[in-house]
Amino acid sequence: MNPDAPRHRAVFLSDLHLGASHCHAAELADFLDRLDCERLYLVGDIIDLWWMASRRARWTMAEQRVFERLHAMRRAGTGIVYIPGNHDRPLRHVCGLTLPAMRVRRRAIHVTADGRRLLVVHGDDYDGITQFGNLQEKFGDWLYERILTGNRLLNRARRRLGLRYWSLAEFLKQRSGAAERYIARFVDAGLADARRRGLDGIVCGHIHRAALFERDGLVYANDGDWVESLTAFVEEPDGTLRLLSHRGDVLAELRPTQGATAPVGDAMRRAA
Ligand SMILES: [Mn+2]
Repeated sequence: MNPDAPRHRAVFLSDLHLGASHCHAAELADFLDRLDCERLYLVGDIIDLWWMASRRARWTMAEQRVFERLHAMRRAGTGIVYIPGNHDRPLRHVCGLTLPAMRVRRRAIHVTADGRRLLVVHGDDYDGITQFGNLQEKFGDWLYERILTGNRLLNRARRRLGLRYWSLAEFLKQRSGAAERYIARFVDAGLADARRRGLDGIVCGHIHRAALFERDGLVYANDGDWVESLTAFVEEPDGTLRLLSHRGDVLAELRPTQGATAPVGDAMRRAA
């Protein structure tokens, strides 16, 4: 670990999808190596049990490094809270347990240094898909997986041509009106849930679209994922909220003084 790295008050990661072939485990392990925080929230879809149960399950040295680093962080005093998502749903049966390594929770409330109370939840509750059973969820996943495979092949070719990484999945999402409407509804549902509970905002993942902004006095933070966006959401010791790239660049920021925002990069623009 880099001794000069700042110690974050809290770090939120979700949608790692460890065990799935689309997880960027090596980049994640590198990110964790540089990470120092008081509290780490794992906000769902950490281990992809859907993939782990299949013959395509992948567990390499990179996945192993991720787990070893999490153990090392815990030994160094980081409190870890695990909130299972839909791809690691079976772990919801052990919610409330305090395992030696971490606490497992259905949802949590994180209180920031400046006193804001944020609901921490994976986000699949806002899908509104339960009325169709999980068929649609599985189909959406199958389709997404095909797109990610296309993404990988495309970027392998681009790398050979010396071109930089470009996300086909993100391109399709931005051009698909249905995807944008789904994301807008998801954000509305999350913020409404936080308001109903009398909280000051929400931290979630699930939709693989990182964002950080304030709307009607409520914080919306989506920590993104480690399949496409490779992002993390963090709280600094003074209560500043930041969306970070895996290299540590600040993509978006909310200052602790209410309402003042300083957008950096396109995560903020997309979220607007
Ligand atoms: Mn999910």
